[in-house]
Amino acid sequence: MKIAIIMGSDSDYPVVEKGIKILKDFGVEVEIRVISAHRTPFKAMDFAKNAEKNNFELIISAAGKAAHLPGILAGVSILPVIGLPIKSSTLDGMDSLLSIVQMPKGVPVATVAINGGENAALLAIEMLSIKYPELRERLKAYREMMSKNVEEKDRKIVKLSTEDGGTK
Ligand code: RP5
Repeated sequence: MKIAIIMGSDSDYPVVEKGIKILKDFGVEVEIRVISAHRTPFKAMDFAKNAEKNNFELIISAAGKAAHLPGILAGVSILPVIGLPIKSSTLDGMDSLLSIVQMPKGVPVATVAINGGENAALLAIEMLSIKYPELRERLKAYREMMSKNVEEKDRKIVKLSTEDGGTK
């Protein structure tokens, strides 16, 4: 199982990196590229045109500002595209979010939260799990681990608040 992560700039990497770790933990092969919709538009279209032939199963695309990259890739490729809006501007990422989420009908981009690198990876894994059942089992274990973490935090805060008389 192989996916592509295409970023508009290397400055998007700190957000993307969080997702890469999750994808690798789940055993998903990831090819990471910097390709810009504005600065290298023909390369972006070329990548999208050949993505299916090159055995990618879906594309995560991170971009900021006037974030056209996920839309361009989705327009050219038939593969599902997950758009990851980056908070990289003076507009707090609202520009990136709206540029990515407001696709015209016929060409969807599955958009996650601003700077939602982890959720972009998890959504990709959920999509892949339709084809690869072993990923579904790992996703269940991941959810279980998250629940346990929250329960542990709850236990700690209850203990703390009752010990110091704070919220008793
Ligand atoms: C977008 O412009 C990139 O995705 C990045 O989020 C933003 C800023 O790019 P740099 O000026 O840091 O290269 O194309």
